[in-house]
Amino acid sequence: TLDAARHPAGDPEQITADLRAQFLSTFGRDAEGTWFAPGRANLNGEHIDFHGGRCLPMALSHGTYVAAAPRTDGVLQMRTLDPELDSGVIPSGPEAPSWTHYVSGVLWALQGLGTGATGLDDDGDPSLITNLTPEDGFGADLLILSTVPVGGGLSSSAALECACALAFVGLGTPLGHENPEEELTSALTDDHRALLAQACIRAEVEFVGAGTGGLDQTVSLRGAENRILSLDCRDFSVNRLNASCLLRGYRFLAVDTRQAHWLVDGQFAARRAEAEAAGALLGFSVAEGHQLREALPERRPKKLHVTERLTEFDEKTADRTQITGPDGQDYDAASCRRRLKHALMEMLRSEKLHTLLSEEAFGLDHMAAEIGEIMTAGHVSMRDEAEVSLPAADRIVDAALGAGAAGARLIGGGFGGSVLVLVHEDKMHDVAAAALKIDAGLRFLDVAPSAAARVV
Ligand code: GAF
Repeated sequence: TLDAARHPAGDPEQITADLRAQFLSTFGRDAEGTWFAPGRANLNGEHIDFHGGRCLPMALSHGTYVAAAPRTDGVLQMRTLDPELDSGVIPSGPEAPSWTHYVSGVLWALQGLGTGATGLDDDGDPSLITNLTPEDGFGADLLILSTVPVGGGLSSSAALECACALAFVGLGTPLGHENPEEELTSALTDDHRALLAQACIRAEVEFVGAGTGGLDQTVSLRGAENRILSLDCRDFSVNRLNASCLLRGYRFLAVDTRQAHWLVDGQFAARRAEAEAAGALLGFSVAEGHQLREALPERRPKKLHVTERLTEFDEKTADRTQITGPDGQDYDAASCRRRLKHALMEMLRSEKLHTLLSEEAFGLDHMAAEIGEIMTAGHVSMRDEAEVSLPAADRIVDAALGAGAAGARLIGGGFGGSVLVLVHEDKMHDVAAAALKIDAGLRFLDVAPSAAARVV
């Protein structure tokens, strides 16, 4: 049943108390604080954050907890209580990063912020990260526990990065030392959080080497309770849209396919590169500072505009089967066309959702039906155009829709991970039963827009 297969977010207070006790027995001293950052689910806007598209994510109540205490010898000691992190779910080996690289990468990126031109405070306040420079010997003992499934497409890596970013800032600043519980959270403005998100993105892209786009870190640090973010990835500006009209009577459920994915393998990067090759052919080359989002009009893009772009692509490729990307590599033209179609249509779906959620004026059932339809169309596009789905996810989507869900889609990077289902609460158990018939090992996470990263 659903109840037996639920993967709970747990009670933050209890988790924190347990983690602190474990910290004491692991490191022989007390943690100075505990920080939490959530995972995410995304209603729409997959594989378009790095093209400057719009995403509609929400922060989960599941996430990563980090208990930490500072060191003065420049060493980072990290331990995890999470069997999934150490169990080989994340590949080890020379090219594959271990989870610890995400943590070191965040400190590296924060140190870069502290010494570079961009401090956290533009307005003359003392920087929140001044004490993090390597010269000062900043280091930390960290104990990590995640309630978001690792590799489950719910952004476990961003949760790890963002929780560690807050921990480092909390430990590294005199402000945090005096009263971490109160002061750090209130001292962090949305601008600070945006800058911390940029540091976490740098860690993931430049230090770990995953060609991801920033969606996950932004919602983990800047999400809000009862709000779906409308995140414009051209400039990372956010609108926090009220989700309560949607959620009355309807629920989101994430179904973890238990097929772990990993974004550092070549497939994720290949999909992005093919879309960028298509973009370059249309005159929007990333090598020249353009993004695929520019292929659509700034305001009110329509399906007609997508059709025009696809026609243009067809005309330009009429006499060839390969196109050259901005990276100088050759790509199969037909695959690039599918990636282009996914990206542009996904952008349209996001704009439509943004309008729907901003208006809030719909009857409940009508609203849920429309949103569900958009989600399912997103799945079909992930399956047929982006080609990042997997049979397990396709079967879960079909089963959920068959059992009365308003909509269902694969979320995250794909090739594994989770399906997000929108369903009326009366039908939740039917949806779960239908999914469990496919695979009795599936697990379910209740998803409701939750608060951003914080001190716990
Ligand atoms: C992963 C990436 F980390 C994000 O940046 C985004 O590209 C997502 O896949 C797909 O939308 O979570």
